[in-house]
Amino acid sequence: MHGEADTSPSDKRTLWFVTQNHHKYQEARRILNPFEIEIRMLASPKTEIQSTSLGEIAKFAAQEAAKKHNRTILVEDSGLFVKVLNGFPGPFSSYVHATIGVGGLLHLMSGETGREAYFQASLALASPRDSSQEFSGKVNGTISHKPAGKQGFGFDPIFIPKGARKTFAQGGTEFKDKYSHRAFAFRKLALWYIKTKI
Ligand code: ITT
Repeated sequence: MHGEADTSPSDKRTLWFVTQNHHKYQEARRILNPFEIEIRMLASPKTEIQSTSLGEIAKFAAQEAAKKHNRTILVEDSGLFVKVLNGFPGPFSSYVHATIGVGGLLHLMSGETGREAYFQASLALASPRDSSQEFSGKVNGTISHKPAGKQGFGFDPIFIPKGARKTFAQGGTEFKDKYSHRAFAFRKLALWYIKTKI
């Protein structure tokens, strides 16, 4: 196995989060910490199938990695869905951020008064024995007219969650964890996990 952030001996109750995104991993850790669920990062390559469903993308990758590593594996697929762009970039958010970035997305929306958008996160938890569970989280909000704030990652500088007056990047970790799609999804996972004790 390669790429894990922490290489201490495996614990059957440890969740291995397959991701190359340290921000996602840190957010997940913060959310799971009060539930005393241990999570470790496994920065191993994974297959991202072509699909418009975040859940399907996450599930395929989690099942494949669970078999490959013979462990219980967690994969999260997330994206930003902009209403006036018919849901773009959605499942392509990572690629769009890496190519045209925040500036490019704002450019596509220039002159648009409708700024509604949402973030969604789909989590898939898979065991090597083929069973899997899915959890999702969503946060509605608006896209700002210009980037603001330096914290977080991805599209955080332009997303203002509903009910708030600042972007995720302005708000910091407590603010992000109060509103974010990822926080909702990971809390659902935690409640299920501590009840089920797989
Ligand atoms: P892994 O696949 O390795 O987990 P990734 O960043 O490529 O990392 P995704 O394929 O799920 O993950 O892409 C999601 C993209 O959506 C991410 O790269 C950001 O650009 C954006 N995104 C998702 N959640 C976000 C958040 O909480 N804040 C800002 N941008 C976010």
